[in-house]
Amino acid sequence: MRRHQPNRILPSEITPEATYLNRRDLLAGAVASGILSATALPALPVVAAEAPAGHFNFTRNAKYSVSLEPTSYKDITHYNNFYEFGTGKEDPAANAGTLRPRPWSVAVEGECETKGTFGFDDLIKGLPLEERVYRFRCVEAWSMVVPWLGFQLSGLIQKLKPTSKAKYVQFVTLMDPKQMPGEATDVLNWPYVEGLRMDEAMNPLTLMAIGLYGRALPNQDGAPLRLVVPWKYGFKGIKSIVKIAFVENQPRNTWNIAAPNEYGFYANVNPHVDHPRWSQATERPIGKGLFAKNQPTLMFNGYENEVGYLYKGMDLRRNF
Ligand SMILES: Nc1nc2c(c(=O)[nH]1)N[C@H]1C(S)=C(S)[C@@H](COP(=O)(O)O)O[C@H]1N2
Ligand SMILES: [Mo]
Repeated sequence: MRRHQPNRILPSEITPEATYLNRRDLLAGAVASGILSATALPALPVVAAEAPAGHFNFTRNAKYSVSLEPTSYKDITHYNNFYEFGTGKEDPAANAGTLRPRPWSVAVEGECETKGTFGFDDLIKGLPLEERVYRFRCVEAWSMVVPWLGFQLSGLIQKLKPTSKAKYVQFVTLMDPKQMPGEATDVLNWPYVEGLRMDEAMNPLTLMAIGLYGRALPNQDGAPLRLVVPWKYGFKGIKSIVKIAFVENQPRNTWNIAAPNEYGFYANVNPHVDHPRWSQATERPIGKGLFAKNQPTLMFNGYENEVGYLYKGMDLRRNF
């Protein structure tokens, strides 16, 4: 299998589309190819040779995928925000080698029946893995298109059986300055925390990602487990999660703690509500070159039909 010699495959050996589809079929086996025809898949760029190997069984979820060309693996893994490894966009790729994503465990706490600490494999056991190509929009007004590999958060929540008191889910990143040297600085309040309202967490679009481009998540993208909420700004997508807690009251989130007038709890992508220091009307697509035009920001990042109902009657200027 290729996974034994991941560095031996040169991108020039095969055509870009074939590279990704072949590997994907290798990994996904008959399941994926039986359900989806290759023509339903947009052409994907070459997976970088340094992509870590994985052996996941997954299917492409066409219903929840946008038909946009994904950003390159190189850009998705070298233009990051992960302040535990530095504040520069290229710092996480350079510095995240100190993170050890295996073995990994996740504590489940609070208002739920299934409490305890679970090993990564136990936690995700039985949850169907899917590939979903999602728009990704950072609050800094840049955007990407990412082929995530993961499972619907709702499936995990059902396994954990929250009680009727659970109104929100809180997520916490690993706290270990040895593995995450940025945590020895005070650029943010550590550990990084985030939260979702229960109905947001249960929405079928909300994903827990364990990979991208069919491979295990690279450390800089939040290995081994990170949240992906495609209609919200990227900062809701908390990385390297070690705790999930069901709570009654709205939990704090790291960027809101850092600058409450700039970052709220909801963080819904909204072209009509500007950040106090810059416009949110447009966004810069990453990887399209220096002369690429900014593109208009879409309400709820383009997922308005799917999630608009969650915020009916709410003042989105106040709840930003
Ligand atoms: N633990 C942790 N999670 C985090 C961050 C962080 O600094 N630490 N940055 C957030 C921000 S601001 C963004 S835009 C996304 C970036 O995800 P990416 O680097 O995979 O594109 O991760 C989010 N999750
Ligand atoms: Mo961000």
